[in-house]
Amino acid sequence: MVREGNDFREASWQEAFERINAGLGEVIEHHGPESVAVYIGNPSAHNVGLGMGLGIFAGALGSPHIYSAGSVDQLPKQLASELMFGNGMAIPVPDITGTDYLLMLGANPIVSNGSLWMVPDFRGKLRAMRSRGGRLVTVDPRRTETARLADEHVFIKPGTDAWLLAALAAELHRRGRRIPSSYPIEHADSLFSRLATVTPEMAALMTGIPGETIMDIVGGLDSAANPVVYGRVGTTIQRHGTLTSFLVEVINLLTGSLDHSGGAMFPEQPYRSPASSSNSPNYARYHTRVSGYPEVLGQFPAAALAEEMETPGEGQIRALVCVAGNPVVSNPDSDRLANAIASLDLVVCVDIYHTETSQFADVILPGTSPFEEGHYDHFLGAMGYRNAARYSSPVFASDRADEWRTMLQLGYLTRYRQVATESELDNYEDTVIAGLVAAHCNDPTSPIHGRDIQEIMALIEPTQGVERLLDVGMRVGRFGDHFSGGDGLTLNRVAASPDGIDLGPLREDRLAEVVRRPNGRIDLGPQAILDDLDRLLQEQPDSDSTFRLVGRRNTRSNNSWLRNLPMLGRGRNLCVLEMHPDDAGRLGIGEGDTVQVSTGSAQLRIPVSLTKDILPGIVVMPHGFSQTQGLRQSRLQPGENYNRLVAAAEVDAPSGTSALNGIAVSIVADQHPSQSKRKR
Ligand SMILES: Nc1nc2c(c(=O)[nH]1)N[C@H]1C(S)=C(S)[C@@H](COP(=O)(O)OP(=O)(O)OC[C@H]3O[C@@H](n4cnc5c(=O)[nH]c(N)nc54)[C@H](O)[C@@H]3O)O[C@H]1N2
Ligand SMILES: Nc1nc2c(c(=O)[nH]1)N[C@H]1C(S)=C(S)[C@@H](COP(=O)(O)OP(=O)(O)OC[C@H]3O[C@@H](n4cnc5c(=O)[nH]c(N)nc54)[C@H](O)[C@@H]3O)O[C@H]1N2
Ligand SMILES: [Mo]
Repeated sequence: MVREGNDFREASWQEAFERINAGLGEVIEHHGPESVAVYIGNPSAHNVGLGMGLGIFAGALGSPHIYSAGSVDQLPKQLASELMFGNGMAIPVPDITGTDYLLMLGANPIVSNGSLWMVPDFRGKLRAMRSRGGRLVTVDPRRTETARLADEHVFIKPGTDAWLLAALAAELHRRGRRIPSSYPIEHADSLFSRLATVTPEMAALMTGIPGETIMDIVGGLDSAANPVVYGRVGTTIQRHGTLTSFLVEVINLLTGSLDHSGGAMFPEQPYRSPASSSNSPNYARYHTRVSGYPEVLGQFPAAALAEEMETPGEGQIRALVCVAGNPVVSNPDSDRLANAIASLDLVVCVDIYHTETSQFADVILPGTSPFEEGHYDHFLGAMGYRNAARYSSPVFASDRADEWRTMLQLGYLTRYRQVATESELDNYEDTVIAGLVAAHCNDPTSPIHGRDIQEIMALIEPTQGVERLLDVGMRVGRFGDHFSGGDGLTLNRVAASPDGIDLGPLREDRLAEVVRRPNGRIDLGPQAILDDLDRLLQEQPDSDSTFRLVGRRNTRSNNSWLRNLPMLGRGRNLCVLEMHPDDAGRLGIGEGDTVQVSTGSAQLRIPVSLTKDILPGIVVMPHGFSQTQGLRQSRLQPGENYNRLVAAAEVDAPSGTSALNGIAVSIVADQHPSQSKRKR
């Protein structure tokens, strides 16, 4: 679709790419590639063609303005791993098959199906764990669907997990627990001398968790044979996301659980990428222009997006390529971001629907349907509860280019300033594959180190598409055939098992491979972490006069884009504000009444649902809804956009990740519904 005035019309691929080429060319010529931003949305983690192709496009562009949904999600977890292990992809997952004490903070796998943790049928695995005598303790401001199945649920004030974890670590230390000497650690002293100042009483005051409960958790961690701590999105999109993620692993180290069966283990992705040539940490090597946010793993945070578009000067963003993302709904300060995007010279969206973001596009490129492309878990495959490889072939052949091909074209036209013909694109793909093969052949740790590039190229089995990359990556991986015959994995072998190939339980003692810091040690005293710990220790308890807003997910929607599908969107209204009956009573609010939720800069109106599954003072609302009509989509589930309420400056300091949870709001009963309706 290409824009014509205020409307869109269908266009040929050729016309659409020509228009992108002209628009990008103009911006790059006058303002340089650094004036083009790329936003990478969440589904690119679930679409191998996009995921791999985006790297090629971004590489060709060479702009520092790379943004992704990571900075409204898991980036703090990755930064903690980057700082501790020198490896931002080293994400330990709980070994649910062996643990006897799982402390889970800010996650709701019964609804989300696990996050940074591939754990199909979590419910069944939890049942098995509990029947072995294992215990689940959940920590969350809301008694979640997962909490209802737990042995114990602990309510916590939003954004205070770092206090709880600091107290747990300090108390374990006081009991004489030390990080076992088998772990290669350094800088433990600076960390533990700070933690020593934290008492359970202080943590109780800050978290709202009774001191005895904190001591019970200490006892649980201390006495279990295989305890493990797991923290997810509730612990990352909050004001101490990186510190919290770091402290989770500090406790896993203190209990000796990290990298051991039954503890927090590092899965093995059968797909292997070439070793990166950059020195760790991939952090703060450059900064944003306006607020000076540090780069994290080659990205800037979404919090910087609007201001980098609005603020004139060299390096101002003038064009946006948004791939499988909907930042106008999923990123903070949405109204401001929408205005900023609307003012750009060029907006290109690659999406399977019309969205709140693509309403501002000049060109919308469609993706293929999930049934028309092959699937491999290139990202989450590194986080499975067991090691496994699975490839699903396309169910239907498509008459359209898949998204890998679309990304290649964007990469090509960015690099060569012209739209590639089909045969030029084939050649470009060859060049890309050869580049990857060369990287493996030059990597001293790769099983094909020193082999001939052309020889390897000729051995790759699929002849076209992102599947060629998959074949290379799987074959040079630990389970692969190493291009040496034998019965190791190849893409064809994996594809021949439609249910996937089980590669066995997670392996322990992997730290030597996982830790990539030059001295091979785990850093327990990164400066960014110690600074944030100092910031934490200055904090005072919240006043009780404001409400704290946190988010939730529903099984019938996925972020901003599935709520309107007919089979999911029917039924009760999902976009409601959950509130404790005591708060509602005090404010004269009843079930189903509409309230106004306000921050300093924004307000919205939303119906209330009363529940005792949260503490007084906390209100809960899902994200992903909006009042803007997504073009050509029915509106089965309208609602208000949570992120209109979040100021962009509310971030986790080390990573710049948005603190979307735990924001202060005030709430009043809606006195003049008809009037405020008109105002809107
Ligand atoms: N307040 C609040 N905000 C949040 C969160 C929260 O908990 N609370 N969660 C955050 C999290 S964890 C995330 S991951 C982000 C998500 O942030 P985004 O990734 O920006 O948003 P999504 O809503 O996931 O939008 C994904 C888009 O990709 C499109 N899409 C789906 N599949 C494909 C495909 O195969 N190809 C293409 N080209 N497009 C596709 C969809 O139509 C949709 O428009 O939101 C964050 N925002
Ligand atoms: N059905 C469905 N499944 C999904 C998604 C979806 O939108 N719908 N989204 C997918 C995506 S992109 C992701 S990232 C994953 C996320 O998967 P999970 O991490 O399991 O995410 P949530 O279900 O949002 O659970 C987060 C919990 O954190 C709590 N919380 C909020 N603030 C705090 C806090 O300060 N401290 C603590 N301890 N808890 C807090 C919330 O109350 C909530 O219960 O889910 C994925 N799966
Ligand atoms: Mo996410």
